[in-house]
Amino acid sequence: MGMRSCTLVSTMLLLVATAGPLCGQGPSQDQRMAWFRQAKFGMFIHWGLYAIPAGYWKGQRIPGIGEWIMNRARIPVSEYEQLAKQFNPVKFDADQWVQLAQDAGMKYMVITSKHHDGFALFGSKVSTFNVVDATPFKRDILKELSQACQKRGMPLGFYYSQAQDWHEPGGIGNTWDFGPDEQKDKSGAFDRYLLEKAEPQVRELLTGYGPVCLIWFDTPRFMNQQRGQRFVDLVRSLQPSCLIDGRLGIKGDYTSTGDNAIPNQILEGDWETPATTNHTWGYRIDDEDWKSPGEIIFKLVDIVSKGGNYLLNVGPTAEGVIPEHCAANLRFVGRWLKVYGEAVYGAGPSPFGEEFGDYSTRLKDRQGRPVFLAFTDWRCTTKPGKLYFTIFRSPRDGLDLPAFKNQIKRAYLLGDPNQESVKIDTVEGIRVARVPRNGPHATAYVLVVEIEGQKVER
Ligand code: FHN
Repeated sequence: MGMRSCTLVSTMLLLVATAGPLCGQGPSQDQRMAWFRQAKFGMFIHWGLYAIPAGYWKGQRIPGIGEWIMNRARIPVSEYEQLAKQFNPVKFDADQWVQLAQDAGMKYMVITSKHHDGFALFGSKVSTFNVVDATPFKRDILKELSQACQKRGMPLGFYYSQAQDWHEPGGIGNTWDFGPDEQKDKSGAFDRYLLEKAEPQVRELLTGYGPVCLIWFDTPRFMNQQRGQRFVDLVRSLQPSCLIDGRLGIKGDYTSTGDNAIPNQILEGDWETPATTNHTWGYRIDDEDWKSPGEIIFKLVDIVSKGGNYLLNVGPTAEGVIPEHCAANLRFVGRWLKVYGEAVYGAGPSPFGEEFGDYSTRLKDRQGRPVFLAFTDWRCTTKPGKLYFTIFRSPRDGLDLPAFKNQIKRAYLLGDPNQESVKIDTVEGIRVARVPRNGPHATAYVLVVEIEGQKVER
């Protein structure tokens, strides 16, 4: 690990761990968010019993995302539960997973502690439908992962499906065993489930697994203000620095976009895009359609240049292995970030915006709305006094810089050991950076432009 990333990791851990109560007060929103704004890139892990059927039930292919198989195939609880007896991921190695995240340049990890199927990946006292009590494996996966994360300085967060729980009569979503959801809401069964399973399990997660950097709630069906507030109070009282994502049902600490949804323009405030590396979250044996490293790098820089974080998923197999092709792609991204990470970690959004693209005047989508035509030549991220132009397509005759008033102090390519100046000419009033036609990296490289003043004036 290079000096810079080493310092970044320790700073982030310090931020996660120490943003505790000040003079009896909880941390401010800015204190709570500080590590997240540095991190920018995280690993999401969807893992559970659904990795065993891996998209197939009784010899039939069940289309859709892998972790939804119980719902899509209407599998009764009594049958689905039997999968626990087969769950024995002997190849699971928490250190290896954390190592992969670090090799990929990811700065936090979020794992499914309990997904919609209701199965807990930790030794819960609240429900025996968990990895320690119901499987031959018997090891507390979250404990091992949290220890590996603490040892390696990696912030760890937990996904928790608060409303949907297909295993419980009062949980939302299982209409094939337990009838309509509206009934569970009205009868008090849903509230009982929240009080007797969901809230106590979130308490367990926040008391037994060291510092938790965030809780990632999801699909907030039937989550009204009161129900949501109980979770907020729980999180704030147990770990005041722990972030709450944007899918609790009431306001959290940041916005979660839709799955794989990257906004077209800058989005104000703190936000995160959860995204897949193929077309599923939980492992499917038939999905090998991996996003290429180049695509991942583009999406990461695109997101950062619009002000967000990228939470990129892996779906381990039932044996506990992150598919090698996917892992290799992530390592490629990590090698790129080793050279160009300065343009990503802790970087702010673009001061421009015209580079993102524009609405077509001719093409319409199915709803009749103009189609957004994205430009993908370059993206700009910022730090005080510096602009980072990540160039995905080398221009033939220099990069035309967007118009801004600040004087340019100097320009150079990131990773160039001599920081040799890149010449800036003015051609018909446009400043042109004479970047090489064949840049130093085939996927993308970064031009740093140092400017007078801290911020761009347009
Ligand atoms: O239903 C879930 C899905 O399984 C997956 O966990 C994603 C991740 O963002 N969230 C829900 C759908 O948006």
